[in-house]
Amino acid sequence: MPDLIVDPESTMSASPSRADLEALWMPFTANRQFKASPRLLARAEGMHYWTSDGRRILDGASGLWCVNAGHGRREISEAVSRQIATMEYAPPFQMGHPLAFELANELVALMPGDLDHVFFTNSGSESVDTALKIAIACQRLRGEGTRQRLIGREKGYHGVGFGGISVGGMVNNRKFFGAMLPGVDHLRHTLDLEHNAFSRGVPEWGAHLADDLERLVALHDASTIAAVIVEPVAGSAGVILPPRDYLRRLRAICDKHGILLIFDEVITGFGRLGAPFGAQYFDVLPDIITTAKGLTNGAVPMGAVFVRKHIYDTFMNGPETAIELFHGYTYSAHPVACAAALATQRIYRDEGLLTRGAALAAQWEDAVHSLRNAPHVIDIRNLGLVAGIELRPREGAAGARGYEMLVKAFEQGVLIRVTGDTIALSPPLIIDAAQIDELVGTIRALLDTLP
Ligand code: PXG
Repeated sequence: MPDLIVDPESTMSASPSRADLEALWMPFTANRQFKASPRLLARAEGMHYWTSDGRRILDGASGLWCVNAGHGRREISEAVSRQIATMEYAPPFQMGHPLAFELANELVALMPGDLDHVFFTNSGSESVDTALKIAIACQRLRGEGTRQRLIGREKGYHGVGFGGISVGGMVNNRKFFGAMLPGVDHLRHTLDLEHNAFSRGVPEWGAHLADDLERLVALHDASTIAAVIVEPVAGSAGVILPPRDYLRRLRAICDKHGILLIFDEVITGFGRLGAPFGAQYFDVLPDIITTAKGLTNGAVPMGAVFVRKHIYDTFMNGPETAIELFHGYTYSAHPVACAAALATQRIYRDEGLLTRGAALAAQWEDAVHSLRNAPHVIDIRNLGLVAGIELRPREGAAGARGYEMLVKAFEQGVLIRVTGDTIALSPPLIIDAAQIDELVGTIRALLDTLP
């Protein structure tokens, strides 16, 4: 087998020992379990990864929900290397560079409504922090300084900053980290197997769950609430869909009470649902949209926060010489990230990828719902090119089935994402019909043998 480590300076073996792996503290990983039995990726192209020992792996997860245009895109790597050679870095405070403005113009043109300004970050977590800070500051600048409370949702995932875990609703991401932000509350989540199991697309039952916001308004008073943040489709917690008209109802309640609505589209952005953004798919206009991941096809870390005109204008009222927002990152609009994002957007546009999910959605839905009668399956949820397949937890060992599926699928040459006992599928938007069948067929075969 050829040695797939391509850096000629690398000292890492293609089959590293346990000691070789010790120094790295891996994120969201069972470190000791992984290091005893590592899964190392070394190369990627199109719909596939190759492991460090040369096995080909079909990517059913777009890496981690981000490689929407597929792997190894030359246009991106060439744009990145040109930009590094030309100017590797430019300070973003009180200075600028042309690519940042070009990218901003291109991105806001993709956005619905008057989401016509964009602030650059380096990750989804930073995008969320940025959005929450903008929301609170905006309320203050409007003379509504008592509106400091933030509302998230149970099972929500908004990254791992203190802001994001505070409004987030995944218990393991919160319970270790103390009191977090004060003044946060949560809507109830929308997962309901009793009413909605095996719905195809958005469930019909449950729009009224949005009225939970009225309960929180009654409890806290609208005058204390700055913003509500939700994922249009919750990804991390296992692909949880909004019931039909739920998001529209949430929008209406926010409007009624002067609450800003933030859509966290780190996963749903850039074509995952078959429309450029979830806001378009659901035809609901939030005040702020957070993104990252697919923005650069995962090639270079970057995030972006889009705000509506009324928000930007609120900040542009003081003296012209005053900094309007005391917020930003050393790497906001990093030139290399901008180059990657521009090349990525060109691919999305030229190949129609931001709407390709719509063309594949029916086949995708049929394929994943063919697992309905497979062993252990208690729910299947799908939309665009995303699906969640929920397995019954093994007695006394929640998460064991899910983890075994991840390991076995990888052994069988398929990369899936697992959260607890729910399999999440979100392949690159370039997937073809045969690859959909291969992905789902492999899962079917594994479920048939899984204890
Ligand atoms: N918001 C949402 C909706 C996300 O899905 C983030 C924010 C944070 O992005 P960064 O770039 O800071 O990681 C995410 C990230 C999973 C999984 O289990 C999902 C994410 C990250 C890690 C794991 O599916 N999404």
